[in-house]
Amino acid sequence: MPHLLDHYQPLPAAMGSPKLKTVPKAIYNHLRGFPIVNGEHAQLSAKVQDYVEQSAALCQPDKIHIVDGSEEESNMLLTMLHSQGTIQPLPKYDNCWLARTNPADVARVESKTFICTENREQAIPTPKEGIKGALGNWISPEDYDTAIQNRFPGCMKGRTMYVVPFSMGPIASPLSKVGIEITDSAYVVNSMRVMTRMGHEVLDKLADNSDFVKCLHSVGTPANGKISMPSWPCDPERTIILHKPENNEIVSYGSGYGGNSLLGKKCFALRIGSTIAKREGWLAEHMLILGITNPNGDKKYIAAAFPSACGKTNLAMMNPTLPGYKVECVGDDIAWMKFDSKGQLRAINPENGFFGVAPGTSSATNPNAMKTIHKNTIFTNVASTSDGGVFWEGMEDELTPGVQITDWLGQPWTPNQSKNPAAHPNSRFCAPASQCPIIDPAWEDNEGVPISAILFGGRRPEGVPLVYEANSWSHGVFIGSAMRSESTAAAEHKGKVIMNDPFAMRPFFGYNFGDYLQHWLSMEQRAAQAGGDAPKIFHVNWFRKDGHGKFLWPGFGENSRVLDWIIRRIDGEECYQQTPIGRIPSQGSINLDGLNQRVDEKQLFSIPKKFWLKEVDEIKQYYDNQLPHDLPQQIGNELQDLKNRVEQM
Ligand code: SAT
Ligand code: MN
Repeated sequence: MPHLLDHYQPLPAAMGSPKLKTVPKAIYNHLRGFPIVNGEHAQLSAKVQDYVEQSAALCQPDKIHIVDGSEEESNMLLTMLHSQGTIQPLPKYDNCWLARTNPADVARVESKTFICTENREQAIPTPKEGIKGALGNWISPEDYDTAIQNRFPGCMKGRTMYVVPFSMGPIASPLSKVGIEITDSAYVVNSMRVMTRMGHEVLDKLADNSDFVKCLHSVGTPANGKISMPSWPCDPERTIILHKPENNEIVSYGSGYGGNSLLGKKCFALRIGSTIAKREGWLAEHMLILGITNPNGDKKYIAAAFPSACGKTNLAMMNPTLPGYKVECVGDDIAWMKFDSKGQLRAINPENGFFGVAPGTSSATNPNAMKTIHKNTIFTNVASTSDGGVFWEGMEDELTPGVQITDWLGQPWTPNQSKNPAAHPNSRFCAPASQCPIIDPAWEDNEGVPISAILFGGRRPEGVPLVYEANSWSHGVFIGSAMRSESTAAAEHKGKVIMNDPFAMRPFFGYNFGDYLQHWLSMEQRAAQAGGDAPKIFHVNWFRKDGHGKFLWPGFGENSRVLDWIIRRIDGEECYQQTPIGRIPSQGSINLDGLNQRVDEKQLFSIPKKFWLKEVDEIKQYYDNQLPHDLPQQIGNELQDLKNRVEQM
């Protein structure tokens, strides 16, 4: 019987890489003539076999590897990636690796991401004539097939096709869903092992021949056959990310990066997830989940939606500065939420790891993240140090004196001298959630954690107060729909423009945003019917600046002061004052004790009439342009009510 490693080449002895342990012997078998070098076709249910066979027939790989999720397998793949130059070890830490991507493949590509439905209106709202839609891209079934036929036939020739069985959510949870990702990237396999529950237990779950989300991924090869960077093959010119909700199917070509290739994340958990949630009556959202315990030992869970790279990871792992408070992390990016039989909203984090933005993360801003990422972590596009560690903007105070820095492109880099950042602004760490020192004891509970409040927020340098509370559920849904934020490096948008990002879901809706709003509105009734209440909704903004461009609020651990006010509101304390935009803290009700910086509360909570008149106009224009036919009446009414209140200010 051949050894598993015999099928992987080249395999030179890797310096500094983990020692290979005993590798399980593979049984040599095949699927439709494609040799299986790990696992057996008999492990696969009839539906999985079918999917793998069809994918292999299309992509023509050299061999098939059914991923088992073991540590041995992971070590073997890491060793191979190292020998190919895709990753390098970071000996300063334990089993940590640095991947450098092709510089043309560094972020999600929203413009090349499509939802396929029979009719366009099912996927995206029809904008006003002459206006470009900004709530996703639609592709017809014919064009979907053509896009696949133009890219996939033979795209895995000379490569291994990995079959990755994975679960979004704890394997035994009734809220979880299963997927099979087929990929030709071992980097993706290792990242999926961190980000999802992956391997043979998931195949066991599928043994009853149940359905799964089909996720086909190839890094691709440029049409001219020339791979510019063999250590990171990709095809940026022809990159495309396709979703067909009707078939629970994702097809992604050309990129190996983050949300483009780790298909459990945005593609499954949000885009396909939101369509499943709509059908089944729950919510799939771009939200962190945290638990907060007050000095009385009273614990509540909060979910919060902020756009990519707006501090979800920092909030989810916060060290509260307010004495006696404790924050624990359930998740930092995605929440699947469903009302239980008593009408209590419950949430699971469908992920198993953090794919966090590295720059700005430090022992000062997020000590818990820093403690999470020193073992079993794959870094991508960060800078490296001569003592075998990592570096990025924000880590200056943690540099060991005398070390040399190599930037994300592999060039020498000198602090205060080099023009470009050392780490790519969208560089990431990919680390197991279980390693977070403040991971919540209930983070893997099959029933999910009870959610008491939902927060919306973004980067708003002007006009938007630190926190305000919605007057009602439908007002809260309106606030989510009107969310705006400065663009970040998480996608291809250039510059710091303020963009509408409703529910922080603009790039992640799997169906028409108008229907999504209707679905959200209907949740209040769903809670009531089961005898419960929908959670309170709040808007937060840590990013307001004064006239000189300085942040008005210190943020990070000090945000516990805002969370404290929020949980007092949940408990019914009358610590608010009504304003035209919602309820803000009554004077003195935000606990500022011991804050070692003077905060201009007046500016922080001011609601400038001129700004809000303009804001209301801009929201109206956004709806008129983007949702001329699909805006629910109730949301239109909320906007009109806000306008009336602001005009009377
Ligand atoms: O690259 S990802 O889509 O996984 C991260 C993000 O944009 O939130
Ligand atoms: Mn995200």
